[in-house]
Amino acid sequence: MAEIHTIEGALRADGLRFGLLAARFNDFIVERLISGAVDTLIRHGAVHKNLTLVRVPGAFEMPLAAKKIAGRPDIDGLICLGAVIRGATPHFDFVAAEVSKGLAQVALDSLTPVGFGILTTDTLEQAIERAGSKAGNKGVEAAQAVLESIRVLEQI
Ligand code: INI
Repeated sequence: MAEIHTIEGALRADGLRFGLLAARFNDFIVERLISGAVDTLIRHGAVHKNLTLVRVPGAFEMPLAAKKIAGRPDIDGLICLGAVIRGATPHFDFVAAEVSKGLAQVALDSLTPVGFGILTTDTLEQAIERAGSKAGNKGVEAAQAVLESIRVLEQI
């Protein structure tokens, strides 16, 4: 097939300013997601002074704070980090649905990349697996996705 013009994002974080939005709920899982995201950004060229961490009580509170952060002119991308665990709550479905819908809407309204680093799992064990053990680290994935998205959107 003939070569087609392709736009792709490089994983370069130099000069970019990031917000990290983290839930306090399930704090010991979320701390690992924060570490994964920060480490990823720094290894790709971001500097600590350009990273701002905002904490909210739980995942349900994220969309509103995300909207304010993503609307700031001094933020290039926002990485949201949390853990919603079914075993821990009967209102899992409501919290998981609201945070996912809400954050997707924030990205569309603000035109700012928003990373969905929110674990939604049935059990605590599954959450641990996705927070830096055998199934990777969702914070790393979310940071990489935001970085790539910023660099793609710059070119479109
Ligand atoms: N918030 C979470 O981030 N994760 C959860 O697993 C969770 N559970 O299990 O309930 C949770 N609930 C709190 C919710 O996000 C709000 O903070 C709370 O309802 C107050 O508005």
